Amino acid sequence: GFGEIEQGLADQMVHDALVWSSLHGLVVGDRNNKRSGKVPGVGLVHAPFALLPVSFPESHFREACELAPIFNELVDRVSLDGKFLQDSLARTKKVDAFTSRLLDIHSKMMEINKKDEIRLGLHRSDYMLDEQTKLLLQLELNTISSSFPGLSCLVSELHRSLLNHYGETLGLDPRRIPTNAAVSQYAEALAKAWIEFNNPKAAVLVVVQTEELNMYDQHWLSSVLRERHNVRSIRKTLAEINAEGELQPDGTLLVGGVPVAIIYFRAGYTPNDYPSELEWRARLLMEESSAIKCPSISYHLAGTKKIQQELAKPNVLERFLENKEHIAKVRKCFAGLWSLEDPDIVGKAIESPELFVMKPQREGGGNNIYGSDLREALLRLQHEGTEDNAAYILMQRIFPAISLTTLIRDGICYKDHAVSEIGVYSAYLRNKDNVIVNEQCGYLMRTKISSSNEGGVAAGFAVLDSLYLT
Ligand code: GSH
Repeated sequence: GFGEIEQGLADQMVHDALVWSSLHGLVVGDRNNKRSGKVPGVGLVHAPFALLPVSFPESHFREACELAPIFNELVDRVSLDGKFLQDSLARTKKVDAFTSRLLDIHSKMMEINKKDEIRLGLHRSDYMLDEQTKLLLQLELNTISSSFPGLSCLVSELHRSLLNHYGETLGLDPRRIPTNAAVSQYAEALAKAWIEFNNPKAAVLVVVQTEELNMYDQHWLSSVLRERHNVRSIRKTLAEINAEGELQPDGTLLVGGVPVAIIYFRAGYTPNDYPSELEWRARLLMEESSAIKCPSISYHLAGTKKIQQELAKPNVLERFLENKEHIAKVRKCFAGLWSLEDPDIVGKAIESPELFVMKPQREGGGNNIYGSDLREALLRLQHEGTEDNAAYILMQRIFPAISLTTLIRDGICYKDHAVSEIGVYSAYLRNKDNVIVNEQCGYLMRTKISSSNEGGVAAGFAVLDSLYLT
């Protein structure tokens, strides 16, 4: 942290930050307003944010950025190995109904030998900097619904604006906040994919949740896509896609009569998004279509925790990447990852649960198991001796530096000890053998109270932040 700020100054900065957020669209839907999800412009509130950026070593920031194109390539290669995905997830399939449904769609596509020539990945790889070892360690790789490409850019701008006014007093230089162009780079990748699809009438289909609070982040992306690239988006829930979607004989997906070039998922990553068979029908329909899926079912599966853990096993990365330097860089950022089939590690975790995190195959935050709950869960699984343990993986717990931070949510200020995690966005676009885009696309810094185990801004545990290079 940057130490104590005098109270009068802090109050003034908070006031300015709240005004700035309202004027610049750093907003989310207000969970306390019933109409906020229904009508745009009604029931909005500033997104939760940290008052000042987190200091972060420049070398580690560069390291995280350099990993982005390598992970893009890795996801693409893994996604091409359908047998690896199916085999690695075979035990998980038996005990996890959600993963099982995804795998069913994936095998159907394998059976018909479905080839997606145009492949678009918009990923975000999340890391924490372990304080003791000074290692940048990957927490997870999001290949579906990576949130906040829009709002993260605004937080960097907000912090730059605050430092332009208060930096001298605080001894902080606004130029040390790196440029964050996530939204323009994501829009550009979508626009380039749209050009490859080559149907001027087609739109981008944004798949959204029925009760979505993060819609302004999504609107930012659609709006940049429209204004800068003249590409139109339509927003539909899985239920609406089921009702309005139809496949033409040539594979074109029409939704409400509009041809779809790209399906951009901002829903569909959690079982809650599939309350009935209709939503699963929609997912299958989309996968069967010729539209570019972001992500395809195989990209989605390549981002699961189980695959992350499989890739961390000795000699597995080598099956997918040739470049030795790339392999070494990726391996260096892997934390300890284990399957629950390993009795030694399960024993260690029962003994010292504080050194581990237990993760189910779930996205979206709020699902991990820690501490005494972790010990109890492992003992229960051991006792039952069923295959249920295949629903989880174990990961080494990472201990980042803790600093005193001012967090603002719903206009209320909290001062607390907090930890941060950095996410690096990346875009990948390939048409047959031609890699058109493979790049890092800006960052997402998130900060949460250190005593809280859970993360995730959308899930209500963390706040948006930016970084200050040191
Ligand atoms: N539906 C929401 C959206 O589209 O923004 C939430 C999606 C979501 O939770 N995405 C996860 C994420 O990036 C990855 S699957 N979460 C970041 C956070 O909430 O802090």
